[in-house]
Amino acid sequence: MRRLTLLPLLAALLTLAACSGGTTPTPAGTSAASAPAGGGASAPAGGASAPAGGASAPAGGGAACATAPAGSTATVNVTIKDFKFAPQPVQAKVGDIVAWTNQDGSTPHSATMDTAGCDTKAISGGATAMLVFSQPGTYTYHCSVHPATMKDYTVVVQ
Ligand SMILES: [Cu+2]
Repeated sequence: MRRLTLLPLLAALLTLAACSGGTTPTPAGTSAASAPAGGGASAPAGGASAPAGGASAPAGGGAACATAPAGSTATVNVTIKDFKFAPQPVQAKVGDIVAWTNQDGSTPHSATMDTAGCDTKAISGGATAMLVFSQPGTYTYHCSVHPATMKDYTVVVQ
């Protein structure tokens, strides 16, 4: 008699266990998968500040660059187009005459050294202005007409 009454109880317990066991395990773990996606994105930003070293351009004796004499022949050419200088950086040697040619229609631009004290002044569209570099260094420059957007360019003189 006892076994007969216990069997339905056992059956009931087993089905309960089976039911509760079946429903609970899955939902918790699923959301974890989305977490790693955000973290990696910001890594490449650091490279941008590199050109800051330009301040090392010749502080000492005399002019490191100057307006090239009239009639000079350019040895390095830089193009100004679409509000950009190219190439960037400009690679030059001591004594080179670097010519900036403005190809931006009627928009004037300049190549103005940040600290070295030489400047093409405004170059009108279609015109060329030249500077001569007499000391090695990294010269940062900008456009004095558009200083907010045309800046942090460099002439590297070796
Ligand atoms: Cu400009």
